[in-house]
Amino acid sequence: MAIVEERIKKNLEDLALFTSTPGNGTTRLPFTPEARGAVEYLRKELRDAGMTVREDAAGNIIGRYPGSRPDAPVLMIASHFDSVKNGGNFDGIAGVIAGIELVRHFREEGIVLQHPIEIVGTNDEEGLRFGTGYFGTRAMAGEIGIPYLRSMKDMDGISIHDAMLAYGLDPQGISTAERDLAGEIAAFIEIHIEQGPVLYNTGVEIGLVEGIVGLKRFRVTVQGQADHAGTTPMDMRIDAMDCAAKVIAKISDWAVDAGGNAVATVGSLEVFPNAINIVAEKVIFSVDIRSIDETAIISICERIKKELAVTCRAKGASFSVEETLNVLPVRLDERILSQFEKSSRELGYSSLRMISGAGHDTLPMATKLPSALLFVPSRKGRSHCQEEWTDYGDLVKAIEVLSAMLKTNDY
Ligand code: HGY
Ligand code: MN
Ligand code: MN
Ligand code: MN
Repeated sequence: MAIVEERIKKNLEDLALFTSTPGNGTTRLPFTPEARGAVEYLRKELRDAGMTVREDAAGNIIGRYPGSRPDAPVLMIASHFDSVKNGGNFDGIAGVIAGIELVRHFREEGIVLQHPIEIVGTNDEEGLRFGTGYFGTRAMAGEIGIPYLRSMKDMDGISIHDAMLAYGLDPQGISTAERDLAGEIAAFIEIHIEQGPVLYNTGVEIGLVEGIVGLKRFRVTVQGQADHAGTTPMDMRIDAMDCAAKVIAKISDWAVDAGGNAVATVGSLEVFPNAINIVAEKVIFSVDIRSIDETAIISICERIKKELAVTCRAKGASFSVEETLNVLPVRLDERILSQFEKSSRELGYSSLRMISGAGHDTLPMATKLPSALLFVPSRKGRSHCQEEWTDYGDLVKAIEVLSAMLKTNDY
């Protein structure tokens, strides 16, 4: 039974309906009704594909397809079901559907590996709602504790802890018991859209990711003083926006100076009280810094903190910097990568080794397990926007490569 492009198309079109911004891209934030709708849809698809299904304490949805050695560590094939705001219909979720399609194919062909397979839809990989990231996979690794759940809050002041309760999950179920993931999971494999232009521009069909950039995220708060915009002389203001803007304006140049193909992004900005005729009392902005070279990340961080200190002192403002995510750069598993390379070649598909500028669930898992990440082309390299598109046929190719690689090696 071939891998069925039509089923993949239908699944992804159905899942695109679970959005809080219909007609304006996919917005499926964690612990929301849209996430719940997508999870229940995936639960049904996983079950119909012949898997036993469970939702873990962190809200990951997990289907299990048995192997001939039931006690063998699992092969985990995963990606995320949450999305960014007004994003596309492929980021993350396409990898979950690809995993389900692989198991449908194995079941219809009567293929049983030694290792059980777990197809996982992970929760809150993007970190958009709470400014974090890789929540589901980091929870699997025992890295998420109750204090973290209570301290990380969204823009409405709702903590992850309370969002979980409202969503029907018990935060107490999250265990920080350091799990021996390497004993439980034989390998972590993710199929994901490239979200960049390399495959599309070169016409290459399969991206073999050798490494993923490291990533640091901050929430910066600048505290000034609200005053009348008209009557307060310029030398008597403590203008939080003026201080923040002076620092933000320099960050992109510091990223270019840092080398290591570093990137730095200020993607969100909140102003209080956010009024045209009031000097800004407080500004909160996000910083997302990435590079395959950790020293480049550190150098940009240091320059931001130093500039904040100098600028705020000169204006009488104060500031705080809260680190909300810190993941080191990773190299992926060469053995698995070359197995993918060989299967791609045997299937007649072109492949290219590359570095991922986007983090993925593979990023935290690769620090603990043999992990691999396969890319499929993104049209014009666009992603995290409604224009995000991947041809369903390209997903079929990646699933065929994964299927061939698992069948021809002793998994
Ligand atoms: O932001 C990222 O790198 C990814 O989309 N989570
Ligand atoms: Mn994303
Ligand atoms: Mn993604
Ligand atoms: Mn990602």
